[in-house]
Amino acid sequence: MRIVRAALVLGLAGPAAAGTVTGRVEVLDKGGRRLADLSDVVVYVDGARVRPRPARATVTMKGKAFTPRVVVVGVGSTVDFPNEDPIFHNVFSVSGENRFDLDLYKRPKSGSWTFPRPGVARVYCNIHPQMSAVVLVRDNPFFTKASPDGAFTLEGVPAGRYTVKAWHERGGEAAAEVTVPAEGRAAVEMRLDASSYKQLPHKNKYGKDYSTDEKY
Ligand SMILES: [Cu+2]
Repeated sequence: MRIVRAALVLGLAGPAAAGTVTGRVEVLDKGGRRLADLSDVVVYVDGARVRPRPARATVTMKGKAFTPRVVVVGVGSTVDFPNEDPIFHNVFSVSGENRFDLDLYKRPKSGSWTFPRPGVARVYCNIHPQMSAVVLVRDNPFFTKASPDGAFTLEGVPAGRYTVKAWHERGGEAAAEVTVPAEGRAAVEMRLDASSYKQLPHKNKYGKDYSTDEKY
């Protein structure tokens, strides 16, 4: 009992031995340059057997754009999509088990979706093909977005061996093996390559090309 209390005073983890995964990511961009703002890189621990607690996130539609463009949530979490434009948008995704369709609404209405499965949900508007966002849905709570300089910290990871992954919309995925200690830190560095990324047009919610005479 006394030992447990001492551990809590020192700010260490509770009953389960857990450590911190920390590190840095970088993204190689076109022309051999490094991407300057890395805040849309998602970093997560793969294979940790801990359920995430469902949470709520917001992706706002304004000026025919989704903000933020990338969010990461635990499975069972709900994302709100308020429309702050005076025009209609139609948020949808056709990404596997996370597919959804919120239909048409405009300011001041909002729609929401609860994501039931882990995975990458690519989110679009059925009217404006230039609008796109990504909701990453994870099956454990050890995920974060990198800070603009690429640094990240994942705390409270149960001790063990894992694969840590970094994901970026244009840079794909990178992975690193890490052994998380019972206390203290494990450091990883990951590099993503977005230098050969090519943006391809996507289909609308019916699987058809967008009409070229957009009037909205
Ligand atoms: Cu739209």
